[in-house]
Amino acid sequence: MEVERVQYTSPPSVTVPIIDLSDLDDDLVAHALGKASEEWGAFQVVNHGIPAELMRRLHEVGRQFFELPAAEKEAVAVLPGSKSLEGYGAKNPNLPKSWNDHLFHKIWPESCIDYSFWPKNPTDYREVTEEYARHVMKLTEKIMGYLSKGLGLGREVLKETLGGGEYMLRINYYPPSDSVIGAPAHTDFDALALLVSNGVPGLQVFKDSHWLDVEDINSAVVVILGDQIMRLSNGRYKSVLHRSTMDKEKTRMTWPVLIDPMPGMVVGPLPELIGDENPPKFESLTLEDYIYRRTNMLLGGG
Ligand SMILES: O=C(O)CCC(=O)C(=O)O
Repeated sequence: MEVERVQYTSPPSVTVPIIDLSDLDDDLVAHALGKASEEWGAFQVVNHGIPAELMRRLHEVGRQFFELPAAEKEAVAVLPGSKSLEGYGAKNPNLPKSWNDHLFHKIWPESCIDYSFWPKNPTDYREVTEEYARHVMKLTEKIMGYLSKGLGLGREVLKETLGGGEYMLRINYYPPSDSVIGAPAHTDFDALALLVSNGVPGLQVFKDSHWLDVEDINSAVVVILGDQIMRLSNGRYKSVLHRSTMDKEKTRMTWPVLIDPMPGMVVGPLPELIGDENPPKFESLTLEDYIYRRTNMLLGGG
């Protein structure tokens, strides 16, 4: 969802929490993730188990794809008139002030994958992306376990409520520019996003009336909580408003993996989190209904 906000400069000393997943104290990690999710709706994880070499290869195949001639990228273009968002897409005429060069396709579960939207060039794109999908899924499940625990629930609750989750990879390509922004301010419709970048900073989150830069840490994964986690937690976890800027001199690339409830799963405040003292703040809806209502301004608080 896109939201306009007054812009402020960032106080330089504040940044999203950084959480070390190699910490052996499980309760401490769950507490840190829960606190970051309540206060920020975003955090970064380090020592997360995704090999640095795999990230390097992911960056490489993504860069190679975006450097292909336009006609080759168009071979996996979003289908005109299709409801599906999968495929390669360039600038969006509805958002003339933001960049929108991207590739988007599902990566899990296998039954949802349509390989016709996966580039054939470079030739190792599929192998690298499949390996990344396996790792990112493992990490997501670990994070969802901590997020569940942070709400006082069993580790599997969030994962089960999402029906295991549908995973989509988006690759954003922002060439150097000082005249447009990258991604406009928005919260994610999804449950979660796990984002890595090519090392060029640009992501910002909105907190306490300020846009704050997210520090770019080599090999860290930025976790962005979306609308569905906010709704499941009955508002305890924040869905963070975020946007991205473009660099004047360098090309910036990002690889968010977005995790949605499986199609048809109804998502609303978890029964364990509501009661007389805590009435549900959100209606229970499938993602499809939620997106329809949100885009047609039919929801108040979400
Ligand atoms: O590229 C970024 O830093 C943010 C991307 C983003 O928010 C999105 O793709 O929805």
